[in-house]
Amino acid sequence: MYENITYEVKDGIGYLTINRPKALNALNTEVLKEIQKCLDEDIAPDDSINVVIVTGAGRAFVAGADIVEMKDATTNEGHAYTERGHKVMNTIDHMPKIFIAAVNGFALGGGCELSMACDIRLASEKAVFGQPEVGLGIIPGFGGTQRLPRLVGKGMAKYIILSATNIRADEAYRIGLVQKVVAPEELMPEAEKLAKKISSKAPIAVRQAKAAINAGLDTDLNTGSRFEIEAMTQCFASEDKTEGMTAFVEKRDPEFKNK
Ligand code: CO8
Repeated sequence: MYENITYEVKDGIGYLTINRPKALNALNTEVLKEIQKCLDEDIAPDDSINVVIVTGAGRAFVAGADIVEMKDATTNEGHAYTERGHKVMNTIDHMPKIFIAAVNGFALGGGCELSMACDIRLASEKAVFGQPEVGLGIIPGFGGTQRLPRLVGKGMAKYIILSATNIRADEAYRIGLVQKVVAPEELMPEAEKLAKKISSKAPIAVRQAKAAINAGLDTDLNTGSRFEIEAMTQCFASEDKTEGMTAFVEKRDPEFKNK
């Protein structure tokens, strides 16, 4: 059904794999269209999954937007391409499901941006992160100028973006860009372990926590606090809150119903 990505659901976890290994999974228009379709039609409406693992086929996560396609693009085409990329990244960022990037190799340009649109990044020791765009005469255009400083701070983001310096997984971990680095063969098991752990928690609470964190980082503390109060109120209105607390008191595992 898709030519440049694969999507499957196993044991209640979604697996979205960018699958264009000949071009190191570069995001051309077709790839972006397929990711968007998968997000809108396969993932968003599927109530049976709460967590999706995003990874790349072969030796790269994603080596960026497609330079071959962009090379001769007009100004208008460049604008449309940037809009398309932003829509994909924002769909991931705002969706009430949790996305874990399992970064198996190069995460450059649009690839680094795709990983940053996800909620949590796990990396193989072989992963390389970077925003090489200024060396190509453009800037990070799939959200990198906005999400990288939010994740690692203004100074480090400017260091990486303005000098187009690629960093290895251990450095990405040190600056807080990735949350855990593991051996290559441990990457998917680690991502699955995390996906299962998150999936075992109260889904409404997990969704509300993601939304509250996102909303707070886009606004001032007072407005963010109001958002948190509303999000908490939604949790108190849920059956799963009663179940979670009752299970604690009764010293048993909770059985959440996403209600
Ligand atoms: N676009 C298109 N093709 C690519 C890309 C890419 N980003 N990256 C790799 N490829 C292709 C290569 O051209 C090559 O194809 P072929 O075999 O036909 O020659 C194949 O993948 C394998 O790549 P290499 O032979 O180069 O493999 P190496 O192991 O020697 O090098 C690197 C791996 C270091 C990852 C190298 O491929 C590289 O530097 N790639 C480009 C990385 C880059 O600059 N990425 C940023 C792109 S710009 C971007 O992402 C902007 C996002 C916002 C866009 C806004 C729209 C306007």
